[in-house]
Amino acid sequence: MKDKTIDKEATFILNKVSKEGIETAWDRYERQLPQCGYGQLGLCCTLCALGPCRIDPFGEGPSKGVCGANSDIIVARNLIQMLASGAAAHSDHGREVLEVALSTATGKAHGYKITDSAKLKKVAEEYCIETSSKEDIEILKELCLAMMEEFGTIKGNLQFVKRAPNKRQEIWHNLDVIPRGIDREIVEAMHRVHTGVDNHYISILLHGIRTAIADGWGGSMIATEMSDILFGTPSLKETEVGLSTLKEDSVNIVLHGHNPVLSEQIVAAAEDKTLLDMAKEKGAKGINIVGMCCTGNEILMRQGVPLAGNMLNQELAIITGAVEAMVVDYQCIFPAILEVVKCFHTKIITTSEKAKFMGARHCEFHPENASETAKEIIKIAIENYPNRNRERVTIPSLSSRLIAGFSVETILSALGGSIDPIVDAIKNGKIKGAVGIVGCNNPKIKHDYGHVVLAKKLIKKDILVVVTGCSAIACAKEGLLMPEALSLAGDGLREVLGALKVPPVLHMGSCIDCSRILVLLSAIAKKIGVDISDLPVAGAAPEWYSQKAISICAYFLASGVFTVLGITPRIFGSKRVTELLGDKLQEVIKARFAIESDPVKAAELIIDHLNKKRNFLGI
Ligand code: BF8
Repeated sequence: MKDKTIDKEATFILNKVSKEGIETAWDRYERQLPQCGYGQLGLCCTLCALGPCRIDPFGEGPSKGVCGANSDIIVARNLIQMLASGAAAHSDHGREVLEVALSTATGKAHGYKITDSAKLKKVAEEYCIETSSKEDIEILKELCLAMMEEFGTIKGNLQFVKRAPNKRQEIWHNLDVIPRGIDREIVEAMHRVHTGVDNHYISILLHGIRTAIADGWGGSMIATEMSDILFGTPSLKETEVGLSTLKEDSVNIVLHGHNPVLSEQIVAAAEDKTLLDMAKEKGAKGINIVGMCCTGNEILMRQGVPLAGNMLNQELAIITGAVEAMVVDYQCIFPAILEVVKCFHTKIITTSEKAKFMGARHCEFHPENASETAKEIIKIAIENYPNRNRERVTIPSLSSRLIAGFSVETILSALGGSIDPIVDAIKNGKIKGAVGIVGCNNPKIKHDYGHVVLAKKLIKKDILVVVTGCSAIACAKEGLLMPEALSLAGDGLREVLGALKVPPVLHMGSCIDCSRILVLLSAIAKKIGVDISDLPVAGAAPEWYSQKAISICAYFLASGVFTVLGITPRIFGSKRVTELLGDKLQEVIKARFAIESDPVKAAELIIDHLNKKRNFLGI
């Protein structure tokens, strides 16, 4: 099992898997090998019924599809289609949070309230909404409507773009990539990839940049900010991580997916006395809610709910035999979990109208009756508790502790209310720079290895690491989110963060919360008076897999952040596209990407980049 994962609890469960012959993502990946070479190069076009067409990378077979599209067009279209799907996923999530907020403001939804009134007013003022003479609920309504307008075509530009440093905005303006509307850019991306529309790879890729900015500085940022207003801006929370957060004597409910709108209600409903009594009647000691993937990160950051694991842990959680219900909303939920549950008593409960699974029980979420739905779901789990086969329960016991909740606001308050101490530490070299490690798991890389090794190498060299998504969960399992991990850090980083009593790796949230990283970078750049691309900072996605990760990578690059990918994107079928995304991109947006699957070498690339930027700034 050692070549599959470095997660000790996952290894423990994988031993059970191999004895019982249960299939997991690693088995399915092996059965796919060798994966299609055309596909890996981005040279297979399945967009229309003239095809599927493929281009021969060796120049012996066809060089064009039936419509005449060459490798540049095909590669660029395939890439932007992935990106658009990722941007759509993040932004549609943001829209749903807005819909819940608007239903709250108009009195249609009753289970929600404004939790962070100060943030509501601050964000409303950015949107030029007058706040001094109005009730919070009225401000919320106006803010929701203003944000909803940004999804369409009426307004013509996105508000949060103005949060970027002026120099960055100028670059976007000169390239004409400032998004006009979130949905508009995503729809236009899909229009451009239709056969016979955008047949110039540069034009396609530039629109990809615009679509990605619409995600990072639009849909994702709106999702983050409105979630903070409704559910609270994250503050420090300490809890446990790992499959051992599942409890032998309790009704275990795993909340998996991305959106906090229902999971927050389930966390609250788990305290309901009637439900707790019902659980006891069924022989359980209590109701144990744990998180998985980014829904897990959302309820961890705000409520301190323990985390069961990241993306490649989802099947393994069910295989413990101790999960009464896995409640899913959307994104990164393997259809395979419906197969795994056939061997166990676990109920899969789907909740989103747009994410249904054959064989799952569907309890649809609507803001008007979210609290009732949450209770109904918990009841299903409680009723399922007596069906647990105790002889097949295998819960590991190697959990780690973690501290999460590092929103930008929490980081600033830990620094005494100002960004100055971080800027000073960067200038005097005690902190050499900062790196955001983000993204997924992927069985092509040993589970969690890419994240953990990279983070350890960087903190050792006095580089502050911030994490989101499944990367954060990987680092948490390794104990890197605890102040004790400062023993692995270099002297300078240990001195600065030790005084603040914070860990060397800061958990900033779910994947939409990569927008928090943009806000933090912007604040540092503005303080120093430079562009983000001038800072000693970088991004990395060592184990990425999803379309959302492509969008994140693109908006990191568009924001001026050098980014290292651990998995090769499907672009190498076109020399021109590869060159454009390398050196030429550097010329126009002052950032480039690199591909390195070995996290030790990735750390070297990043350290080299940070040193160059330090030299440039003369620090
Ligand atoms: O949004 S890191 S595997 S769970 S896509 Fe998915 Fe990747 Fe995990 Fe979160 Ni992000």
